[in-house]
Amino acid sequence: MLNKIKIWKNQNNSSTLRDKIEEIKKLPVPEHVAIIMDGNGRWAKKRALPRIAGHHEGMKVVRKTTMLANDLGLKVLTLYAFSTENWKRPKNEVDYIMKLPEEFLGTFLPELVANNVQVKMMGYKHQLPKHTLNAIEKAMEQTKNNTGLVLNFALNYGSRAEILDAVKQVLNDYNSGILKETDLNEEAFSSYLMTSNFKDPDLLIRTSGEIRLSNFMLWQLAYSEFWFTDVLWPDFSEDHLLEAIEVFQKRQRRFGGI
Ligand code: V07
Repeated sequence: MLNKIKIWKNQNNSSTLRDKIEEIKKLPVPEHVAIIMDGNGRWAKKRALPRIAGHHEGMKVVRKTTMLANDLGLKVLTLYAFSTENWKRPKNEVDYIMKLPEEFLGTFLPELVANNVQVKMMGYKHQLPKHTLNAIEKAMEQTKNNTGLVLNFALNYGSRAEILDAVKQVLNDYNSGILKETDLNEEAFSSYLMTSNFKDPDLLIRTSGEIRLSNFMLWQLAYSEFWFTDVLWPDFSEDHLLEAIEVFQKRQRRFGGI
C-alpha cells in the first residue's frame, strides 16, 4: 500500500512541471526577463571544487532556463554572463569563462535552432577574444531569422558605460542636426542603448542572495519587478523560474486591481 502511494506520488510529481507551466500560461507571462546569474564561484567553493567548475555547471542551467523560457512563450531572456568588471578576476578564470560560449554553442546550438531560438549579444565586442566573438557571431547569423525566444547574452556589458556612450551618440546626432532637443525624450533616448530593439525587462531575477544591480541595465530596469533568491545559479531550477513568474503574476494582479 505504501509502495503504491509512493508510485502515485512520483508520477504525480513528474507531471507537476508540465502542469505548472500550463497553469502559469493561463495568465500573462512577462515578455522580457533579465537574470543576474550569480553564485557560481560560491557553489564550487561549497563543494571544494575550482571556481571554473561552478561556471561550467552554471552553463548547463543556462540551457535549461532557456528551454523553459521558450516553452513559456517569453519573448526575450537577457542573461548577464560577464560584466566589464569581471576582467579583474584571475587570468585563468577569465580565459576559461571566455571558452564557455564556444562550448555552449558547440553543444546546444542545434537544439536552439530546432526550437526557433534567436541568439543575440549586447556588450563591448572589441575586448573579447577572437575565438569567443567568432562563435557568438556565427550563432547570431545562423539564428537571425528565428522567431521564437530571443536569448540575449550580456557579455562584457556595463550599464554606465552604455548610458555614457548613448549620451555621446545623442550629442553627435544633435551636432549634425539629425536630432533636435525637442525630439529627445525617454523613448528616443532608449533607442541609443544596446537594448534598442527590446522592450524593457518586466522582471529581473538575481540569484545568490545579493540585493543589488551591479551596473546591470540601470535605465531599462526603472519600472521592472525584482525577484531575489538565495539559491546559487548552478542550483537554479525550472521550479525557481516558475516561482519567480508566479510572484510576478500575483504582483501584476494586485497592481491591476487598484
Ligand atoms: C557563461 C555560465 C553561466 C553562469 C555565468 C558565468 C559563466 C553561457 C554563455 C554563452 C554566451 C554567449 C553565447 C552562448 C553562450 C556564457 C559566458 C559565461 C561569458 F552566444 N554561459 N556562459 N558566456 N557562464
